[in-house]
Amino acid sequence: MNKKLNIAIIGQKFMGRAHSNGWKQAQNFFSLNAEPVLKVACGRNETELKKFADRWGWSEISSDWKSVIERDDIDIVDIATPTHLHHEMVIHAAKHGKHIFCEKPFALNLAEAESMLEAVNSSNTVNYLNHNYRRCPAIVLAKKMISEGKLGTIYHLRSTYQQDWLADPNAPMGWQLDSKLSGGGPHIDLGSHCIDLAHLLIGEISSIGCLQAHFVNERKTNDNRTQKVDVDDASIMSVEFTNGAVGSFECTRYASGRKNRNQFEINGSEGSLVFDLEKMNELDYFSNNDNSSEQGFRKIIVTDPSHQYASNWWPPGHIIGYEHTFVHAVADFINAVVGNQTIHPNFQDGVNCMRVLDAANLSAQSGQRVNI
Ligand code: SOE
Repeated sequence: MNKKLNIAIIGQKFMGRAHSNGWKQAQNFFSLNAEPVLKVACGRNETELKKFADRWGWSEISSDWKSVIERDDIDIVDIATPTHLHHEMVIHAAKHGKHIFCEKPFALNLAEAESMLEAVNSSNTVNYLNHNYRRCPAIVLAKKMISEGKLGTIYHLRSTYQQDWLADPNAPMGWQLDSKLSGGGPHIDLGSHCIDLAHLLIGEISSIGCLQAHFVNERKTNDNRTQKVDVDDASIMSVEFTNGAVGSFECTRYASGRKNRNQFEINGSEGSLVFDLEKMNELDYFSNNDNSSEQGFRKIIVTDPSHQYASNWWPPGHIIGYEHTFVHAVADFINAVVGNQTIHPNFQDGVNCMRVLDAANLSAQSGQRVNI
């Protein structure tokens, strides 16, 4: 592997760490057509940034992401920042002909998303939007089974994404609770994952109804001020799909006891599938075609060499975790860049997702269903 691709990452918190782990691990487990080089880490807090760069092996640090993006020796820009920075960074990276690996949520709103898509469409580069759950082996298997007709005609998608890190009213204020920085609460933070998976597994959405709740209206900041929370605390959506299926989505960060439970059930004419991120190596399958006396949900352990990504890791039953989905994303992205190929989800998928989420916000404000 003689080709190298130099990466500049912007952001060194949770997603900066998850992405850095992906950039470092991918070549150890996947056949890459180029070597990812951890070149520059960009951020604001120089002390924290130096520690981050030293820990993860980034060669340089910079507090000036714009000039880093403009460097001729940078091939890939990895945007791992809070959502409000994505638009400006994507436009600048596209303008300078860089391949872009962007963390979800794509943008603050549909208008930003569409201008970001337009920017990359006029540059001959690869763009990827990191809805990482698409790269859980169990989700890949679910998509394969649905595409092969194992569930028949799809009737229902029932999706919940529950966390509980804000259930305590005394939990501090953060950027995720300020709509100018986050674009919304769990509606966009978690709902974007749910809608992306719905688009992947079921198809396009034709109408939506949404109810959003606000539980805690102000919180203490780290410097002991009180700041208004201006995002949803829970979002409940009901949708019609263009193929006739119906769906429900519940997104909250107040579900005490649920730490990161992205779960869904799909019901079709031939059977059902259940996925639960807290059991991410499993897929529960019920087939109407099983012998009636033996029917029941059976648990598929998605670690067999026949399951995508599984054979790159360990023997059957040696399960993988959350961080592996980022390694899968990096491996697929690197090879897409070398082959100048489209990788999904891309920025068009991001626009499609934001279109649904923005329509849902309109519904929540009007109390009416909205056609998409
Ligand atoms: C917080 O809700 C969060 O970090 C999300 O932003 C991520 O997308 C999700 O994967 C885990 O939880």
